[in-house]
Amino acid sequence: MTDVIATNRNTAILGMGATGLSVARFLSSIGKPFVFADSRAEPPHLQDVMRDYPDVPLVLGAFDEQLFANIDQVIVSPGISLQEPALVAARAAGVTLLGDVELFLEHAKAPVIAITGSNGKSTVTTLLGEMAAASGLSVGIGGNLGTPMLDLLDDKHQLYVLELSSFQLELLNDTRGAVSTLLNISPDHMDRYTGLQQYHAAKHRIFRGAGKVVVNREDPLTRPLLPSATPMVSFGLNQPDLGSFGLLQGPVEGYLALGAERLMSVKDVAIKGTHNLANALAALALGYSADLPMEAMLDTLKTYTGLPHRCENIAEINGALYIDDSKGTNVGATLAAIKGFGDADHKNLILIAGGQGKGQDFSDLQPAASDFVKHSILFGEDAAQIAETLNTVVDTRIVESLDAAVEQAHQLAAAGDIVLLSPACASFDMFSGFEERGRSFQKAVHRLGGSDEY
Ligand code: UMA
Ligand code: ADP
Repeated sequence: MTDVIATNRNTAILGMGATGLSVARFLSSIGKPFVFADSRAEPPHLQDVMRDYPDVPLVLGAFDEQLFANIDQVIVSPGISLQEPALVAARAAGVTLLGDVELFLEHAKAPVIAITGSNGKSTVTTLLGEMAAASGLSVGIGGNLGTPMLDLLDDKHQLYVLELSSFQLELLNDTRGAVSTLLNISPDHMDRYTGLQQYHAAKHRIFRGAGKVVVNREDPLTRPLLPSATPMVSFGLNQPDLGSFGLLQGPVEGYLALGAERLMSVKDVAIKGTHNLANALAALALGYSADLPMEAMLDTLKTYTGLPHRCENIAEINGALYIDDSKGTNVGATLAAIKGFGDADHKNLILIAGGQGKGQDFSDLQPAASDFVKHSILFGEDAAQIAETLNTVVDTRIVESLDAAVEQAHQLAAAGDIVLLSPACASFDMFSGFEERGRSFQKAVHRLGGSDEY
């Protein structure tokens, strides 16, 4: 096992965001000197960095090869592409590139559950984290979810539950025996990858060195590519085989099940929506693989209602329901929301979508939009691109802002309709992130109801 940090090597941290700052704290805590670099002339945390690390050399502005002249290893923040020419050159010159995941895994003393997928990562990570806490374990929960994983390191923890993005996985070579899962695959981040295959390859690195794996048996792309003796548990919405998780249809109702054993009634699962049943089954399969007690996991499913901005009910106004799915940042998530809330008997959805399209192909939205959406209202940078595909199947309008979209939806909505914000896009053209976009939506909806409260 290489000890990347203890060896006497010159180290640079690339990116002064949440990850870079956590790496800096970590390296400082073990007395390892480093250089800090960011391609922005004035990165957002510059003042904090200058205050906390007055002696650390800072390199600001576009990366160039000179930056790495005396550097042996670079810890790269996930938002920085490995195709960045200076990084390509550094690698070719023998510089080692690392991510925070590798450092974390080297220093974590408790078992790790590692979760990736195109959608559902945050939901499954927090749900499983709650299951572990309900089992009486001290558990560190974070990663792409928000708290950088190096900030979670604590000897008191008995388990870590990590959400990992494809970006974080790109540099990972060995998960060191983690319980690993890839929940599902649909296109995302196509502005970073050359295509689905490269994105898929990044996601699959989560299986390298895994001790156990959990796969979605309804999505063959989530299976490890190489056959191996690693124990595997599957989940899916269909009937499960022995030792796998799925749904069993009883005479009157459905049940979450492990093989032929009914675990709990679907109606007792607090988190709603078909895709969330898949998430609940995935969390059970992961917890089972990590030896969490079944009773505590099932109790958690009765109380866990999900995270904000994921298909969150906001208000009912004049008989129309308003739903905030601001975290629907790709076509796969928006499709799940459209299918989840669409009424098979008549078109009942007014879809608000748009933002930064990240190079996606929006034509995958067409069939579901044609079945369930009666009006689509689009805003943001790539509204016209989405309109090109939607306006052939549904009444489509482009507006200037999210507020205008909510106003327009209100005018069009009839009793029984659902106004669904599920943008299928990133928010950064107009907002600081999906949270701010969701809060703006909620405020605009509450204004319709005569209240500015949130
Ligand atoms: N930077 C450069 N050059 C670049 C890009 C960025 O110097 O080309 C600098 C920026 O100026 C900034 C810093 O790097 O100072 C930001 O680094 P970063 O973009 O890697 O972001 P962090 O703040 O470190 O946050 C990252 C994740 N962000 C991304 O992967 C883009 C966070 O996920 C994660 O919560 C955090 O680490 C802790 O692990 C966010 C995200 O949007 C939520 N993730 C994507 C997603 O979920 O779709 C993958
Ligand atoms: P992630 O962390 O992968 O972005 P989240 O749990 O935050 O996942 O959910 C993001 C979006 O994906 C939300 O719009 C949510 O409704 C949708 N979603 C959640 N789970 C699934 C799933 N299993 N399949 C498809 N979409 C999902």
